[in-house]
Amino acid sequence: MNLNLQRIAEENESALSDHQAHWDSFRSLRSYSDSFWEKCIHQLSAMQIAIPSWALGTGGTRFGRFPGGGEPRNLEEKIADVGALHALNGHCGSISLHIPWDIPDNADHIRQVAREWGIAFDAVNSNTFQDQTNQEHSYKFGSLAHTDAAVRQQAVEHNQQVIDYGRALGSKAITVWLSDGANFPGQQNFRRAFERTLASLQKIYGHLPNDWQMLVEYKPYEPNFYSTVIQDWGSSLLLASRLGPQAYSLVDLGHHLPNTNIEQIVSRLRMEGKLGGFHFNDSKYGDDDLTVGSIKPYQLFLIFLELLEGIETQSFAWMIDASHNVKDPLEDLLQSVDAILIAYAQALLVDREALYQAQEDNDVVMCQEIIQSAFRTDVRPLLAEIRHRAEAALHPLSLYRKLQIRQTLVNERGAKTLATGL
Ligand code: RM4
Ligand code: MN
Ligand code: MN
Repeated sequence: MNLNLQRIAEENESALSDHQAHWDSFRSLRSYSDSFWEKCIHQLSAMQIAIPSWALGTGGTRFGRFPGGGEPRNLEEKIADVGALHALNGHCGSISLHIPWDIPDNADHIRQVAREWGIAFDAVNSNTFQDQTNQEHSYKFGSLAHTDAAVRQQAVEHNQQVIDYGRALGSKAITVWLSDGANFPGQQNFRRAFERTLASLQKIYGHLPNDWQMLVEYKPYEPNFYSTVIQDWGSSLLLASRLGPQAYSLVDLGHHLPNTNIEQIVSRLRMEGKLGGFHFNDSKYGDDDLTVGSIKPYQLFLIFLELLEGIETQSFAWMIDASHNVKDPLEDLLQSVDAILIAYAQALLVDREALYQAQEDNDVVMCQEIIQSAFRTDVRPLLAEIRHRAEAALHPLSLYRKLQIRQTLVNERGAKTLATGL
């Protein structure tokens, strides 16, 4: 696919006067100074959200999968899809690979393709939750926590190999998510399983280059339904602390039981300097992997409020970890990125000094007024201005449709292609 950048400029040209009017009135209605807006713009412009290589095709459930056509057939095409998103919105400058779904056999060539699209390589992800053909030992009863040392060693070596693949591409982090756990009470010794996991992770940690991070992701259930070895932020933080300074926790929004106060978890992990990565999605019940901001936009805003405590001093591995069962994956990703930027911008608008003061005064009503007046601000003109300055599209989604990008992909790749992933 060759996205005609000239078309983006032409479309922006015709939408520019409308945008200018919205942006001017947005600014004039608020009492912030020009330097405040410039600072906001600077901060928001730097926001880059990695796209996972497994989210560019249609996802499925255990009941079925309904591919939409034009799905990427290989890693080069996945990079091209991310490149198109980045050209449209200016915030998708990296891809996160899942090994072995996407093995970069020829790293130099893959790096070259990515360079042409302006795409970098974010964290690499290992996979010990599925058996691969020709694999010697099965992960049916676990991987890093397995009772059999040979299985653990195989899983450790896989993770080390994933680091090597990532090194060749210029990645700087590995995300470890384990499905290890138990389906039934009594099946697994909690303590032994945890200790084995720590010992296995230590071997992987020992393989990390000095400038790399290890991100330890937690999840309460699924595919195991009674217990998971790294089930919550407590276990993740414990492991990250025991492993050492290069290990951090990773929060996936879908990996909490209903009604968990995720923003408070974010605050705790930030306080300990141990939050390293974030997987964005949305959910109603479990790990639903729905479009970011589609169900609980207020929660997303509250999370950004916590992330902003010192966000300028630390970089995170931001990624969208969603699955698109009924939407065009690229449209869905554009919506998700938009939702993330909206929440981030709204959080920047909170008058933090006034909020601290109201908190100290126990002025509960004012606390709510302050945060909700930011949450209720329509920040879309600000985000359009940022895209405009980055020479991305003023209206990414409508341009995507207008340029008929999906149809172009179907013509190029076929109507029945299937991308690797879940
Ligand atoms: C898991 C978890 C991981 C992701 C896999 C595909 O639930 O969210 O981050 O790599 O799904
Ligand atoms: Mn995840
Ligand atoms: Mn998940």
